[in-house]
Amino acid sequence: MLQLRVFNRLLQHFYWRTQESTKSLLPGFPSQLWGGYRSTWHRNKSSLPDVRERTLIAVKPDGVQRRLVGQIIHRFEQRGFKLVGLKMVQVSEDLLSQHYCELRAKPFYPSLLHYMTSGPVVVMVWEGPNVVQTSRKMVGHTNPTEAQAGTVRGDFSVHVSRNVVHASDSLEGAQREIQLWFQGKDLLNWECCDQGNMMED
Ligand code: IDP
Ligand code: MG
Repeated sequence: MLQLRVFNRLLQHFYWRTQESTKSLLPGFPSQLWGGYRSTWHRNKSSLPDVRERTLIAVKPDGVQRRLVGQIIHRFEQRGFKLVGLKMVQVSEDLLSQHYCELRAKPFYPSLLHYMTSGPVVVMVWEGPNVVQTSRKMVGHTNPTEAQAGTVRGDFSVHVSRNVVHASDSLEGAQREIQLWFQGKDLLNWECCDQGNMMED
């Protein structure tokens, strides 16, 4: 049993190091492929939760102006996710046009750019099992009028044009967005001292 655990840890470590080092060698490598590799590994090699899953969360300019940064970080900490990257940025239109590339044809796109460049954004990377999907649930529906109470948008916003927070919507999207907003060296691999209380080691 102990040997199996050690083997699993080694596999996780090897997988992570390979992914990080290959990423830095191939910065333009299509992010979808990272998602496929991860899922295959997760399905076949281990029944342990994939603690290395990461997502991008951003407190948008209205959330920063309204001093909601602390409360939003608190929710992710309280849930048990691990913060591995954090910065405050005045985002450029160029980066935003890549971030929201799927929305360029939408009528609200110009006002979305205006909103997102109206002030600083606090952008973060959170890590943990199923963090992408769970974060979307925690953040709530895009339109706050349909967001459940208890979600960030359901508790802090009333209109889709000022919905306080961004969360990646898929594993592939998260990997693409993390590569867009962060350099690999700005994301830290660190061990939570209470990890054993959050999940099986
Ligand atoms: P998401 O943020 O929940 O993933 P998306 O459909 O990806 O939702 O839209 C990105 C962002 O564009 C939303 O969070 C919101 O800020 C803005 N947005 C989406 N739909 C509308 C709209 O109908 N009017 C104004 N802004 C919108
Ligand atoms: Mg989206």
